[in-house]
Amino acid sequence: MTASVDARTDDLESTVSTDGLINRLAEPSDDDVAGLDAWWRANNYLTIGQIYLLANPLLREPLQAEHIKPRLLGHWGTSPGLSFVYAHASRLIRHTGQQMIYLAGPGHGGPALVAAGYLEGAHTETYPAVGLDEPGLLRLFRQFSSPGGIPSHVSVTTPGSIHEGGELGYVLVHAFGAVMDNPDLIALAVVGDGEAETGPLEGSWKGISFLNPTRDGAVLPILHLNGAKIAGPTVLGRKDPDEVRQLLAGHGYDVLEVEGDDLPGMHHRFAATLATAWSRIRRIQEVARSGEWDGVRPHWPAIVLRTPKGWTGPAEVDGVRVTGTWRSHQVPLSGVKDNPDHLAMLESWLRSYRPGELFDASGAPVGLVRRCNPDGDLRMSASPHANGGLLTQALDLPDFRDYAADVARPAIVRAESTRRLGEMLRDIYTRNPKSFRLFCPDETNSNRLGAVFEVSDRAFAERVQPGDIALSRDGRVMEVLSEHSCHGWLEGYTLTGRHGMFATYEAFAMVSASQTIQHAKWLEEAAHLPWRAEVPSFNILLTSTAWRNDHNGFSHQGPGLIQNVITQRGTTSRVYLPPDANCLLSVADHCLRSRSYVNLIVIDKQPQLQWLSIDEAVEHCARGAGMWTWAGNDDGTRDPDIVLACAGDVVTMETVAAARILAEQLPHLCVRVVNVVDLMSLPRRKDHPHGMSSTLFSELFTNDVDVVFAFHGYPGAIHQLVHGRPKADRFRVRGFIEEGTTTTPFDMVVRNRASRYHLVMDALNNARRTPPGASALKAWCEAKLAEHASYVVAHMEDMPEVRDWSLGDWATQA
Ligand SMILES: Cc1ncc(C[n+]2csc(CCOP(=O)(O)OP(=O)(O)O)c2C)c(N)n1
Repeated sequence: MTASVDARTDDLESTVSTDGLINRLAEPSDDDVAGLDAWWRANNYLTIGQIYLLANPLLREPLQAEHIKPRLLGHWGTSPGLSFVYAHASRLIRHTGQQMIYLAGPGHGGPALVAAGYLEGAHTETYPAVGLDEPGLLRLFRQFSSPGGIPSHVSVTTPGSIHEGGELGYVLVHAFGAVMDNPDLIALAVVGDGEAETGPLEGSWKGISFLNPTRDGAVLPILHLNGAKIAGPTVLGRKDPDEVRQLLAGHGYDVLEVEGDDLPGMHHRFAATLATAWSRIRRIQEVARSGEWDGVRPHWPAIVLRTPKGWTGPAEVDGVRVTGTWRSHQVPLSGVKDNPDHLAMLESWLRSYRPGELFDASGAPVGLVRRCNPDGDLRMSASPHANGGLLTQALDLPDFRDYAADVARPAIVRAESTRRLGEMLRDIYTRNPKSFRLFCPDETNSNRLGAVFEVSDRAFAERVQPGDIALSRDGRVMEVLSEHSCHGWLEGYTLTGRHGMFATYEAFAMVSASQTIQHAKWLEEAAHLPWRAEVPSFNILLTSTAWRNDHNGFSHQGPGLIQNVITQRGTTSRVYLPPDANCLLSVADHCLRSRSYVNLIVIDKQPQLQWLSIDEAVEHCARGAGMWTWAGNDDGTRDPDIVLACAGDVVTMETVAAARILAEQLPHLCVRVVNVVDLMSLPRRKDHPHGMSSTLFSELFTNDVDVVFAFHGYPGAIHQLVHGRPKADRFRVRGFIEEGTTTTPFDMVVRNRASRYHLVMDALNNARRTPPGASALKAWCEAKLAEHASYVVAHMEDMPEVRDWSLGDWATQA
């Protein structure tokens, strides 16, 4: 007998076996409401205090201009809605013991969440100087949005947060990532109605189509329609409520609605709605976990909450309506220091919360307020789920050497490097059934990582039909055609302590590039906070790269993400360009063991020449860069005439081929080949912790010999990275220069002037000596390029000498 988990029933008590609990939750007593109201008033008071006050925190004396901060910063409008929801969620937690984290989509309501953590005591536990007394209160106010203090958003410094809410749009994807493989957690996600206009948020409602109630937790979205954004109305705020209902229902949600500003009515109605939502979530999970679930995707509850923006704030200022409009978004009363009327309004606004009832003589929150807090780790500001490193367990990793390509000599065998990685990921899935996931926008197979499907399907909660392949509700490979969702899910997954990888086409990593930057910023700031435990790194695999997207053309040719990541702080950013499968395995193993980094790994998926045995690869990757003496004709004992350097698989092949041409045709020219795997070994150590020592840099690149550097990405990146190294202007960089189309692989490097023939000519033009025969060799290169140009047009493929190029016996002889 199977059962539907459709929990849309009015009979709350029958939904979960909770002994009258749901009814008690749904019908708060007067005492309950008094507590809710007191906690909420205290939170609102602290929010306004943070925005406005630098003295007289408890209004023990009449408010004076000198008590007001010189710069009024922060966002009031969203804050009372956020704290209203928080108060009720805490009550639910107290009654049910539910593990819950709170994600504020409109994270600009930071003061409300900071105030919540303060009232719960977690802020003081984290920052003992901000005590639960009057001096502590003053510190709380003064630190907000001030130099040396804390930011105004729900940022890294905010206990209980995994979501800053600065760049709007990601609250639901973070929430869904947090609950994957986290069965006991509910992520309560407040969605701003302005935020709901963003592309990422619009796409992220689909999270429930990938959630499995047997093994995942639940997301409770609360779409907060306060009607306005910074400077105007919101689309959903002005829509016919029925259309909003249909929008969410169309995604499969069970829509619950609460509207109003009447008190205590709103407390009663919201408590009942939250109780309903929670009971339905529990009902879904109980049926699913009882083993009797029919497998049909549940209708997960979502709440639409309509309250006025700036609720409880000044209704009108200078005759203009403020509450309920965009005018309440930031600081509703401005110029308070110089405007006695506004100062008086601020004072009466603050006093409207009756602070004397909320804080005792010492300045601590009174019992009526404190009793609303859940205990210990159940407080949302103290949840270990929001400091995920505390829960992180090291991945059980197989020995990456077991997946190695057999490379007896360089550049003889060809292999699809990412396929090896796919085999390793398959076994990581098996060994870590609850703490590792691969996130990929519909390209796992295309990226040659399909071995994972031997042990896991794709996660899919919608209808599965005969003929579907590797698709089921029990699958744990996350494929959704949204880079935003993949990226955000993995952020939520890692910030709550689990491991993963985001694999995507290189060009479309730019879709989510802003998320990469925002996540790096989060990790950069977290590195300064000793209380934030390190979390698993954010691993990005860029494959289907610019150079080999010859079949898709120019739109698919864009190596831009490297540029973004190298610009982030060295505490966080790592960029690896493994030239072959064995280097990829070594790099991936390193990245999956690492913590709190953004690791960018770039390698193509097409069959490619393999250079190093696994032992050589391990040594090469550990050094980050090294001389490939077998590829050049220099033994490292004296300075060469020219250095040919490379970073990236395709350009490595062009570099080694160029060195080969030079060795054959101008054997007296001394050529050194240097390959760089760890791009961040190039900067000075003072600019990045991976920066190689000056001694090693000189050993590899000399102090004054010209370097022809063939780079996978945009040439400017290398110039940026070698800045400050000896005679940095001797680096001549070839890379992707925005020349691309649907063409052959070799034509791509030719169009971007990074082909072996271009590199040979560059070498001759910049070598310390111009040996006899150089002019003839340059002419030969030009002729080869001309031959190529007509050959590809006539034959629609590369010249066999290029297409099938390998080192043959040369490497062993050399
Ligand atoms: C992606 C992005 N674009 C623009 C902004 C600037 N911004 C900050 S708050 C805000 C309005 C947000 O409105 P809403 O989500 O409804 O939040 P609330 O009304 O609750 O403040 C905007 C546009 C931003 N933070 N992120």
